[in-house]
This record gives sequence, C-alpha cells and structure tokens, in this order.
Amino acid sequence: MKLTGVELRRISMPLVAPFRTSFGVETTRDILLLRAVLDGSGLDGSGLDGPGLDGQSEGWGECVAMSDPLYSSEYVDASVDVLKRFMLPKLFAASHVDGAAVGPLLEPFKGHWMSKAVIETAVLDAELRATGRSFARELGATRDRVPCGVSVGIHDSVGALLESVEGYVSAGYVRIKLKIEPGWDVEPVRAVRERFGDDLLIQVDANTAYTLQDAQHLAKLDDFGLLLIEQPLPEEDVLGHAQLAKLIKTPVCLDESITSARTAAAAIALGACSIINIKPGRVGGYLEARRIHDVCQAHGIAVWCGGMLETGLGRAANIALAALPGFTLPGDTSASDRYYKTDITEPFVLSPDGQLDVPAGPGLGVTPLPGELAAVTTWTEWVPA
Ligand code: SMG
Ligand code: MG
Repeated sequence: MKLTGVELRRISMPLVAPFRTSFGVETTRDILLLRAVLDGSGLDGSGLDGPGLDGQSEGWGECVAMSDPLYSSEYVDASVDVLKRFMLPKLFAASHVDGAAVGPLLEPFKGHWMSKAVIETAVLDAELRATGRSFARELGATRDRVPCGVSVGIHDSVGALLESVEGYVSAGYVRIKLKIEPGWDVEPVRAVRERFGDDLLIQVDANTAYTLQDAQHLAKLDDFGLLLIEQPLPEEDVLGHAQLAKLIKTPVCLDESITSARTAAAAIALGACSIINIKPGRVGGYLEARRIHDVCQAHGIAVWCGGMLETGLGRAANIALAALPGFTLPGDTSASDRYYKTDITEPFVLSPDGQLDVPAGPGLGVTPLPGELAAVTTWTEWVPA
C-alpha cells in the first residue's frame, strides 16, 4: 500500500461566538485539512477481496494547529511547510505506508506533532475505510455514546459568563470548563458555583498563565470543589506542576506539557498531574493518544479528550477516542453548533442528556459535504508522490 498523493486544503470557519483564552481570542478558525490518496492493492495483506481493497482509497485528517503559535509552537503555515518539505517526501518514498507505519517513518523529524497527526489520521482513515473498520473499533472503544463537556471562554463580565453557562447547561452539557487567567479566576468560578449549585461538574483551564508564585492564590479555588485545574503553569514546567500539586487541593491536569506517552509517564512519575487531557493533535496522532490512555490506565490516572475547536472531521475521531474505557471524565467534545453555524460534515448533535453518538461507519464515519467544504475553502494544493 502506497501513498500516491495528498491534497492540502485550507478552510476558514467563522465561530458562532468569539472564544477567548489566556493567550488570545479566536473568532474564525483557519484550519488545514489533508486528504490522502492511497493505492490500496493488497491493502489488508490477507489476500482476501473486500470492498475497495484493490482500488484507490482516500482518507481525511484535520490539523489542529492554529494561525499563530500561541497555544503551542505549532501554526498552520509551519504545518503546510513541514508536511511539503519533509514529511510527505518521506512517506512518498516508503514502499509501504499504512496508519501504523506513519509514526515510525516520521519519527526522525523532531516535534511538529500536529502535522504528524494530520497525515497519520488521513492514512488511517483511508486504510480503515478500505477495510470496513471504524476508528472506534480500531482504537478499542467500549461505548457507543459519550458524555460531553463544554469549554467556556473568558467573558467581558461575570453576568455575560453566567448567561453563556446557563445556555450550555440547559442544552445538556454535563460538565463546564471555565477558561481562567490572572484577574479572571476566583470570582467567575465562585459565581458559577453559586448560581448552578454543587452538583454541576466544573473545571478550569489556565493555558499556562500562572507561575508557581501564584500557588497561594490558586489555592483559593480549593473552596469550589473543582474537578481539576488544567495546565496552570508553562508547558516546560513539569516540576513546577509537581510542586503546585502539593500546595493546592484541586487535582492538577496537564494539557500542553504532554506531547507523548513518554512525557506522560514522566509527569506521572514526578507527581505533576493526577489527570491528563489527551489531544491527539498535540501528541502526534490517535495511535500515540491511545498509548497515553494505556499508560494512564495502568497508573490509575484519569484521562479525558481535549478539543481544538475542530470541525466534524476532527470531532468524529475525537469522539471515537473518548469512547475508550479509560476516558472516565467528560471531554471538550461539544456538538457542532457550539462552534459553527454550518459544519463541513453532517453536524454532531447533542442529546438532551448531554451525549454524542460515536460514529460507527468505516474510518472516521463522516466525510466533508462537498458544497459546505467548497464554501469555506480558501486554498488547495495537490501534492503528488
Ligand atoms: O474544542 O471545545 C473545544 C475547545 C476546548 O478549551 C479548549 N481548548 O487548552 O484545552 C485547551 C483549549 C485549546 C484551544 S483554545 C483556542
Ligand atoms: Mg487546555
């Protein structure tokens, strides 16, 4: 099975509302999509005929990099560049490419996890489609629907925040994540806790906005019975998180700091976190994401699926991952209408009890709708082998 070509496509997706974090405001998502075309002869190596086994097969991936390197060092232009300049030539030159081969082939290239993830996802989608297997089945999902949380940005006022949270709670979301930063932390959290009561699952995410010197201040959040505090300190400050975890009662969860199963194992050994947010894009793809899940399960560390404001394409794979048994906390896996008026796939719709169905069809189980895709496309390039 050979990779015979790749279409890179950039789309521009206006968000239904601006999303503000400690590092910036997103109003429109600038997203790189990748369509991989594989020559499928002998696809499953079994010698058996099956649907699509002999012809070409194609698959999709969504890159979670943002326009600017503010969440992490990655950004969309860099992703296009590293894919075209290094990763795709390496994969085109390989005599055999399938989902499991992509990671090892790209291993020599340092970092660029989001770029590695998008090509691995597209190749895996092509392979699974051709062999009739779903992402959920392939990854080891044990559920057919998953409970969903929602991530709520920094608002201009506590009143406006309460109104947004009210809308999400009435839509059925089972957990609320509040974005925090210095100056927007204790008061908004107190207000949401008081307004919605002790039963609402609440967690916070600082996106690296604090330092260990803020430990006493962050300990004020202990009063509110939060599920967790996500990535309070800088990405590299794993030791600082271990020290912070001793000074506050709220469980520490890592996001940005975890880029692989190895960094996850080290953070756990150091006592830097008791919970991990798994984002496949941040760790080089769904196969590494599953390895992190396995490491965490072996250590009794709870995991949940993060989000990067994905379209239905990325969401489909995230929901499949979130259906694995170790994902015991609700993820940032919200419905399409939390992000976009019109999604590029059939929309993911939240059930009244706050769940999304796990796609069951071959591969991702969803494909872009041609009309919707064309309407938001700003650039495409076909890269032949
Ligand atoms: O996809 O629902 C979503 C967004 C979840 O808060 C979210 N993601 O640090 O976890 C995080 C942020 C990163 C993206 S912010 C633009
Ligand atoms: Mg986060």
